[in-house]
Amino acid sequence: MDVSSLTYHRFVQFALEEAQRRTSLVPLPAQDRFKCISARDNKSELHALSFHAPKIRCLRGLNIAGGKMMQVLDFAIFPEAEFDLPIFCANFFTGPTISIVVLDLNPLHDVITQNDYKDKYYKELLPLGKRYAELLPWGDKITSESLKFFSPIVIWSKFTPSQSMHEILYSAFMDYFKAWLDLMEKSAEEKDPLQIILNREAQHRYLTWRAEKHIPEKQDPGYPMLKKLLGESSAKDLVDNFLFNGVSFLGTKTFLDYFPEYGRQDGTISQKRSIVGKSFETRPWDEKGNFICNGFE
Ligand code: BLA
Repeated sequence: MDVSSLTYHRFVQFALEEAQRRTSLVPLPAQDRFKCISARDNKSELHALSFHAPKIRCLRGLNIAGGKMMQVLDFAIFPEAEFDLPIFCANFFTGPTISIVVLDLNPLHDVITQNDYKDKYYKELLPLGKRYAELLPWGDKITSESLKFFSPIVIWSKFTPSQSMHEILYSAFMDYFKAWLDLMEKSAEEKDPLQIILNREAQHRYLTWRAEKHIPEKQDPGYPMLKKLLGESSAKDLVDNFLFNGVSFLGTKTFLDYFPEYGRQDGTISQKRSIVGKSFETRPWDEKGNFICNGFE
């Protein structure tokens, strides 16, 4: 299918208007150099934007309008460390034959074992998750490592692109975005210095995972495409300083400190995309948001 009509401009437009209505966004000047990035293929346009706001360390979006062949949206909100709010995550790839979708309020802390954290943010959102999980079916097997970063209301989906699925995705995006803003409005500032440190470290671990997954050796599907569009050094700059801004200053731990299972005997990082492998053919949460897969360490 020609995907040039399935753009993500509306999604970004909605998010900015809604966020502006409910808080006050201030552009992040350090990010200005990413605003206008020209692609090497002379066909794709990259649009990048980033802001901060009270409670929000960084709200950023990258939209790649690649004409007939590709449309991409990577939109995220990273809270200040004083808040244990989830990380808003919309990561959509549309090609001529497939759309690959992750839409979630990625939990900052573990929701498989920490029931109080899970209930605090997700209990009331389970019906929302259920509604869209029915419309956007589970995207088949996934690497277990990624799954640990997802919440009980994650939308992980793969489907044949179409206008009607695009509309459903737009509606899901709007509802999840509004749900995140609701949580933000209610959240209270953490005063306990230790908890703030834990929040910051959890966010740094998340950024480390996602940034590292974009380096070439890991063969993350996004990175080769960015490299082709921008060249190697601009792609790396975009990943480290724009998409996963904070990875170089929110903490000092390395990928192997957080994910030692990726270590090889010579001290380098294993090139495998997943150590555990892919599994979870079906949605591994029950209706109450409990994780229901046996043998998951
Ligand atoms: C595929 N992107 C994927 C997959 C996931 C994600 C889970 C499925 C393959 C896999 O299991 O690794 C996204 N993974 C995430 C997210 C988290 C995570 C959001 O762990 C959060 C914790 N993707 C991009 C960009 C492009 C892109 C910028 O971010 C393109 C320019 C493309 N992603 C892309 C493509 C695929 C993909 C082409 C499918 C390729 C494949 O499965 O081999």
